[in-house]
Amino acid sequence: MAQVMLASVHAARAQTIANFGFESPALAANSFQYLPAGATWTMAGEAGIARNGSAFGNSNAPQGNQVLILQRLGTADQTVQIQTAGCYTLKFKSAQRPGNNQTFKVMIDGAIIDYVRPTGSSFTENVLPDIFLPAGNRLLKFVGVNPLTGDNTAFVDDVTLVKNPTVQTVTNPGFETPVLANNAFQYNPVGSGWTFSSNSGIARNGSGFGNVTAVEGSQVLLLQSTGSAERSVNFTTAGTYRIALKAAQRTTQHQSIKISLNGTVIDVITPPNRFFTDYITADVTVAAGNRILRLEGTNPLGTDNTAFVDAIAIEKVSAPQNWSSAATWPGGTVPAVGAAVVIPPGKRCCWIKISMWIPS
Ligand SMILES: [Ca+2]
Ligand SMILES: [Ca+2]
Repeated sequence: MAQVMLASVHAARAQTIANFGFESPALAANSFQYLPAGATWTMAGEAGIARNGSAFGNSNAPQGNQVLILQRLGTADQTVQIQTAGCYTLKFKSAQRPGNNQTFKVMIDGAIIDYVRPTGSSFTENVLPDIFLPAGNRLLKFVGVNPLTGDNTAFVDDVTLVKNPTVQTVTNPGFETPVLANNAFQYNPVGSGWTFSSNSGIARNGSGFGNVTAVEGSQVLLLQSTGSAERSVNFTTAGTYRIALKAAQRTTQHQSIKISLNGTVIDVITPPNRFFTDYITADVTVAAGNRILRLEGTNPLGTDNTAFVDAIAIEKVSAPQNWSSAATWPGGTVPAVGAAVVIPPGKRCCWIKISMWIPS
């Protein structure tokens, strides 16, 4: 029995999972350790971390040099803070210990999201069913099930939790066009689709502005002094939106960035340092049609200050609709068991509760 929810589609953004690749603590070469301290994950039973070449015979880690061990009924969990409610996809890579046949389950807040039986001793990617997660702290847990009894172990690595993709497209959202020469920057470049002012443009990694490496691609927007960049964005449907972006200061400078849509200021942000910080603006109501998205330096301290922006995404914010509610459906009828259902463009199905039989 399962319940599902229809939720609007949101911009893809990875949720931070601490020690997602089980690289901490770093173990000695060719070793493994049960219940290691300092792993962030809380482990119990026959769980631990194995380094490449350990006596478990684990295949080389797909990420880094170490992987999670789930032997027999071993478990590993950690609390993940979900910043924004929405539809999430959990992915990781898993493998069997050579010759073993382990099954483990993946749980969030005690609910089983899926049972996983790795197909062999080489790591393959597992993509779990989309699930709706409310904002707040959620307990992510891997649990060895060992349904065949005996001594069986599986390995897990590279755990990611990603919020699902946007419907609203911003062209050239990461300032990768035009492609500049290595280590270059350019004021007011042509061909980006953005309209710049004289004190704004694009900086490539290694430019004289000292920008840290771009988080998306190899280039970022530079906003010096009161420089600005704007472009038209076509909103295909009216609704409530918010803008996600990454921003950083030039070295130790102090620039603020005003973000506006069609002349309405949505937010003003001041990155804390030279490293890129994630921002999500306040919600804004937008009518359908072309709107001008504008980013503008406000240079509150005067003199010469620059900030950088990368990876702009626009998310539609809307409350999920419950599958079991008649109001969700055109015609007001909830589909019967076994009915064929068409999910329209811009909507996606997201599980809120899953229970299933263990695979035999
Ligand atoms: Ca790893
Ligand atoms: Ca970029």
